Amino acid sequence: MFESVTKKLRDARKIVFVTGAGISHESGIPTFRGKDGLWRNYDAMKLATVNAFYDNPKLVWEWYNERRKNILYAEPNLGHKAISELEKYVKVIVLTQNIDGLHQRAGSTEVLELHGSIVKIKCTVCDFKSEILTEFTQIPPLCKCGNVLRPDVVWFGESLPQEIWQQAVTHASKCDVMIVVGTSLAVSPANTLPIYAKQNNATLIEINPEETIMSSDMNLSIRSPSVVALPKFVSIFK
Ligand code: BJW
Ligand code: ZN
Repeated sequence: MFESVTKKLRDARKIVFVTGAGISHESGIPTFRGKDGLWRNYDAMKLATVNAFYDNPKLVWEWYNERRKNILYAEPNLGHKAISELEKYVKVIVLTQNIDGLHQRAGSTEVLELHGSIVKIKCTVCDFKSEILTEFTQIPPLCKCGNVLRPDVVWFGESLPQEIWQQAVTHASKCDVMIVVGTSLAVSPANTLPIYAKQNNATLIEINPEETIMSSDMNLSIRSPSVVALPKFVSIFK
């Protein structure tokens, strides 16, 4: 099994990674649903929906501000770096649910952020959008138009940025190998990307210490942390 997957990797013209919170675990960023996951201590419906934001923008902003501080100090780990190094050998596209920007900071050049970015903000009323790398002095921050600004992330019940989603589906539908790393695949529509890949007969590989709802569809499941598993993928190409 492992040998045939190794050959598929060496022969691949395009490898698509679908990544989630688990890949950033060793960078000190908590996951959502694991045993130390954010949703164990925080109610997703009070923090990650539009209604929650309008009910209490200050609470939601305080939560995002804490996460911003943690993420801005975090460093890409060996898993992020291995994915970026693979670009030396094969075309690599990263479809990430993470908002932490660590793939880009590790050097990956083709990253589609499906759920937005923690450093981006947008106005709730006008078209203003920006990137803020410093801390906010006022919570909630206000736009020049006087209305409240929000994090430019995708909350439950909101659509993903349509152009990015369409590009992600196209990449997933046209790849030879898809490697799904550190995601529970609990959240739609991102969790449908492996299905698009499978419809194209792509080889599916999962890197996750735990089983997921799609484990039985995988050609190979690697049950180890991504910081351990991903550097080994690079050595296959050397
Ligand atoms: C390791 C590791 C290591 C650990 N190495 N691995 C009912 C009402 C309303 C909506 C819905 C509904 N039913 C279904 C929906 C749709 C909803 C959805 O899927 N909900 C489910 C939870 C049921 N989806 C949406 O609403 C999406 N939009 C949408 O569908 O639009 C159409 C629509 C409109 C209106 C109504 C209905 C549909 C939008 C989803 C937005 C998700 N947003 C969040 C927050 C983003 C901003 C932020 O970060 O603050 O995105 S929630 C959170 O989950 C975040 C993540 O990107 C996302 C996925 O989580 P991920 O990455 O998989 O993390 P975990 O924690 O789940 O898993 C980590 C994994 O890592 C685990 O498996 C570990 O084992 C593993 N791991 N250590 C490798 N070292
Ligand atoms: Zn505005």
